[in-house]
Amino acid sequence: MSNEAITSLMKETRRFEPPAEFAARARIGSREAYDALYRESLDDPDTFWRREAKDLVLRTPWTKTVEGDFPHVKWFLGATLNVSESCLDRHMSTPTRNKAAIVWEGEHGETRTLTYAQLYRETVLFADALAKLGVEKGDRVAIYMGMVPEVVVAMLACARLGAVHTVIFGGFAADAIRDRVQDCQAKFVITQDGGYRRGHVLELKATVDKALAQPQAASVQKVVVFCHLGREKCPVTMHEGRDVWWHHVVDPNGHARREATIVDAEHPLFILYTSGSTGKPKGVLHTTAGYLVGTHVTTKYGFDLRDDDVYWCTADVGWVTGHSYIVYGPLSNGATCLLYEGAPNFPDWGRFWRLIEKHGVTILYTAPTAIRAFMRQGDEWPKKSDLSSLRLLGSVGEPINPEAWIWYHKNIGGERCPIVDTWWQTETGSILMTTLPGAASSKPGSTGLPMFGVVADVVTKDGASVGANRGGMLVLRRPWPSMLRTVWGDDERFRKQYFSDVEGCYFTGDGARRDEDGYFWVVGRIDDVLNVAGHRIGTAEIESTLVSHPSVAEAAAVGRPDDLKGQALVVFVSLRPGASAGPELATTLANHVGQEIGKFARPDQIRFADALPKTRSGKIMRRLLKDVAAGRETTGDTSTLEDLSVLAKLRSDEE
Ligand code: 6R9
Repeated sequence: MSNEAITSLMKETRRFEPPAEFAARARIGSREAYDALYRESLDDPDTFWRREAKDLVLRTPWTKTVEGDFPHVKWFLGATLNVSESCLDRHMSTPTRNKAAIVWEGEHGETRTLTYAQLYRETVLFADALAKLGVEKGDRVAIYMGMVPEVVVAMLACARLGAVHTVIFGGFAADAIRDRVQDCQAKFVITQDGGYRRGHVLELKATVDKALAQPQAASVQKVVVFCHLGREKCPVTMHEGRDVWWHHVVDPNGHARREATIVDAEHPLFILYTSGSTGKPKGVLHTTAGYLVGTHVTTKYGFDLRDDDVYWCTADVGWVTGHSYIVYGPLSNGATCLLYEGAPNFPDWGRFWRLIEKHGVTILYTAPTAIRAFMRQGDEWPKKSDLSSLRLLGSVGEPINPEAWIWYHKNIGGERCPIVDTWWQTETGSILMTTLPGAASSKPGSTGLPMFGVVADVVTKDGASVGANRGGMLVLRRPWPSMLRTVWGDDERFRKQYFSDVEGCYFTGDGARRDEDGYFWVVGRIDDVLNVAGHRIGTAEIESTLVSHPSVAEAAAVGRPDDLKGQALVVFVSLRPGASAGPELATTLANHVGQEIGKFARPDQIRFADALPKTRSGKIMRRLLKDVAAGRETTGDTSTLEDLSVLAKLRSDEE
């Protein structure tokens, strides 16, 4: 990686003030209020965190707020707790007890609601069943399920026993399960017979069988299978002695009396595997108190959560967004969460908007990739539904292209809902930067200001701040409560990956710039940053410029080795309906980029594609596109690719 500054080109000047009506009722309703809280969080972290954590259940309070510095930091030392008590037990003595915790809708439209009392009961009964099967404090339990309420029950039940869950996204194949199980030596797997995705049955249990048939997965002793689809739709083979049905081990009429296992603040809560820029996935480890406090506080303020909200985070629980903002953050705040099993476009592109109308969703938290997909389908779809219940929108996962932001604001938010663009990572555990609603104006494409306790900076390789409006490496200068504690089983990789690039800082892997108002603009991963004829160009900027053209739905920019320029800029674009691919449009688009950014940024090649290759969490896989652009075979790992045929198609389209 080079220490040169990244030329940050985007010049987005539109600003959106927090709507007065929203600000008037917001938890943090002005810039001054944010500034004061932010200052306090840095100057007097103990007072700040003690006050903000007051709703959480701690069996004993902490004696020391933070100990140590990067890379090894401990938070809230001396506290003892169990996360499930903050998410469930604490609501049993308040009116929240009878409030909906989870409103679930299956892909075929059936619904189920679990109140907090019911979720508590299910969790305690299941924790009891797991304990009887032999799950003990510290054991690793792999969870491979779809989006059903029981996946939340399974996570909370593990937490209740002090067992460490590792949720494996239901779209991963058998080998990915095998690798994860092996890496953390999981003793138990919790799965379900199958789930629905775009009208098809995903055979989850059969995939687990395939994974566990391999010798590397020998650590697994028991598999608990939740019956979701039933024998007719999804027959499964139960392995004698290893597999048990959930409904056989849980007695629905039993007494829900399993006490929570009280653990120390730094007891491991979960491991979540995430892909690095190279090599095998890293097992990011999060611990108990810091993670709970981080997700609790950011959910409350980041989404301005109120008692009557119906909150919908569209992520899968298999990703960190699902962990933090479907499970731990919202439940510890007593929120009503919508959980939707299926695909956004099943049976058609109106599904999300009907879900919002039907369940009266007030807060929608989704990803730019979804927004662009909806945008591509046209404005008619959202228009068919009444979206007036919405009051706040969120975005996460990638830089949001300003045009997608504007579309979201106008067509989904009816120009009245603030948009929170939340920047964070699997490793950070909770949102670290955001456009706090009600407190500060939004600039489309900017992820706003740091959250409480967060000191972010844009620096050169020597750790020097680059100053306003200069590009550089995005780093965090101070430890924050919900940061990862290590990479499971590989502390060396942890140190090297995050703390060796910039002395004294956590390096995020992202490039960014900070503008004159202190707003952060994340350019994308540094490894996605190109150097074209000496100019460092963020792929996100090229892409946003292309998406701002009326013909373009999605774009991905990559570098191709070039003798003259070092790298040539190749862009892959998929078009909106009505636009036709061809040399004429290619020239128009290249000119468009040339005009918007500068001649040097004019793409060298524009390739039209029906679809772009994406990870299952919706991130464009630029690494694969780089190989396609360079005419190379892909040597890297493609296990996270959503649809391999997209890649094959791109190759067959090669001239
Ligand atoms: C939560 C999540 C982390 C990477 C991160 C960055 C990108 C996430 C973003 C964003 C710009 C945002 N990213 N949110 N970039 N604006 N609001 O997505 O975690 O899957 O670990 O990805 O995603 O590049 O470094 P994870």
